[in-house]
Amino acid sequence: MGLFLLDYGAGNVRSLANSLTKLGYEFEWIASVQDFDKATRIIFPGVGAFHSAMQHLESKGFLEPLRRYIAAGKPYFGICIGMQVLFASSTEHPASPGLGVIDLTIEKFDSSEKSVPHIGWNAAQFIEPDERARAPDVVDANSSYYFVHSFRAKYDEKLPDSDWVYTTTQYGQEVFVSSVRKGNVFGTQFHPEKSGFAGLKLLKSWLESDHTAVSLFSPSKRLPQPPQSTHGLTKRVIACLDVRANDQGDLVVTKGDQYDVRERTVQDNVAGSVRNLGKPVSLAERYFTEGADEICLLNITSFRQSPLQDQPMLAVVRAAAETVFVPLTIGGGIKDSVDPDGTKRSALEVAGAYFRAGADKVSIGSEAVIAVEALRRGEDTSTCAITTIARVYGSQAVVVSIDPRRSYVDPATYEGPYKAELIHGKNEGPESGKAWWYQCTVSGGRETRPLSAVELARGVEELGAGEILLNSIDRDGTGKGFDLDLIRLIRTAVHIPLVASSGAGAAAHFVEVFEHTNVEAALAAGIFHRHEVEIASVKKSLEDARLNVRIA
Ligand code: 1PR
Repeated sequence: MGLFLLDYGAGNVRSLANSLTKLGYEFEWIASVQDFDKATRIIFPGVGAFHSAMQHLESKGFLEPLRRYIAAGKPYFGICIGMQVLFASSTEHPASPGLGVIDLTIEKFDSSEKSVPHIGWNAAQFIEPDERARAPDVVDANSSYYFVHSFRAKYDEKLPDSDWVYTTTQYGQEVFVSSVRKGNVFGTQFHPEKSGFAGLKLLKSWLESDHTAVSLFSPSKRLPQPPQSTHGLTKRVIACLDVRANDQGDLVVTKGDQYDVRERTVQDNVAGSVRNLGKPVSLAERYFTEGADEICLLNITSFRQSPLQDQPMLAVVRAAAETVFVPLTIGGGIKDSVDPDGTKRSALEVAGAYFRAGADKVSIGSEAVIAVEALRRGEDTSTCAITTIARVYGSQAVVVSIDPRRSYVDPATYEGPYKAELIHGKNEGPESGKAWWYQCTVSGGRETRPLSAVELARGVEELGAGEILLNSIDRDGTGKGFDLDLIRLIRTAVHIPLVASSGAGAAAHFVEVFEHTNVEAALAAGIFHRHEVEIASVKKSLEDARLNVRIA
């Protein structure tokens, strides 16, 4: 089979390559215009920004060959941006027209009633009840697929080219086109390469389907798809791996209590060796097979002693991406840095290396605080890590990890800037009678900064971040449950998706956080590493509580 992949240079294309290898297919990358003639199937796994994708196709001279390839009736499968480029245009960049194969426009989701980007697992519904009878099946309406995007084609059966619509999906109260299919062309807004076993099955079905039979398929009537009362987006359960070198220099998964990752000797409470809870790649694989919706790898000692390309975390990501087919977020050290030989590396370059290795999102911690402080001082932040990475890879690829700590004050006398953010909760011991605000820290909690978590969250949203990973130093490793006060505060401050983190000690804590706050995802580390609670039992508890979850 002359299977070719089109890489436009941005985003994680490695995962698709890994999926195909796992399925036993051989493929080549399109490197020249002549490859379009050799190809008998093309997959374009675009991630990121519409404009960057179109610009890349144009600058490489691939635009016309791709148009000709599609017009010749040869099988094309576009994923995410690879589907969107088929459309006439996108409001993401109106000056950059698409291929125009489908005469519809891509627009941004309405964020007035929901978080944008749309991130997570959602269902795909066939547009015609008898669709399956007419064409070889590719999408499975009973499976969930992984979406990550801010722009979408809104579904309306009266649109001129609505006969392209294969499936629709509902997010909030909007119904949008989640896949298109006509003749030789197929496209999905979701990422099959990140959709676990359901995604692998879809890829296999497309690769094995007889496209000449599909070309006979020309649906005649489109049905209206009025929004249902609830959408199909599931609550995500994320496993987090804090990775660092132990005292022997090996990379291990560790886990702290309130960010202290060293063993404590019982007698004199002296810090011992770094806690070792396993190997990062094998633990990531374990969590994938156990049904984690996403996996987060944080390099918690992210100082650089080797050139970017030799970074041990890059090797971890590459290896993890070969066996993990759900989204991978990589954090720690995503910032401008200098290699030992003096070569400067921008945060964009560092992030790019991780995306190429197989990461889907990068998570930025300390640098985000520095950038928002600069934003508050009125300085130019156009070259900060968040903004530059979001511009090229899309905001959905940029997570900001917040490490707040409670700062206790006497509410009667406090005159500081965060009066409106004070939480008046119950405290015991020396904090009895005090209120608190959430103060930002950098360098894994080692340094506090004069900035509140609310200000940071608002600032990073303005700079272009697509998601917030909200930790709590006070709750980390305690098993007391998520800090609901903190989560509610940040939830009301921003419109981007929020991941609750730190403190999970039981499956019930996941139910509690989803029932009492409107977060999109919840993350845990210690309880999963120590087998105290299994991911399956978390999902079961959520299902029992009538919360929407993906059962892998
Ligand atoms: O500042 O951009 O280099 O990023 C460093 C990253 O490393 C940040 O995301 C920061 O949160 C993380 N980090 C730094 N030091 C530590 C530490 O533990 N000493 N870990 C650390 C953050 C918090 C979560 C943890 C949850 C859930 N760890 O990752 O997994 O609290 O834990 P639990 O379920 O066991 O309670 P930069």
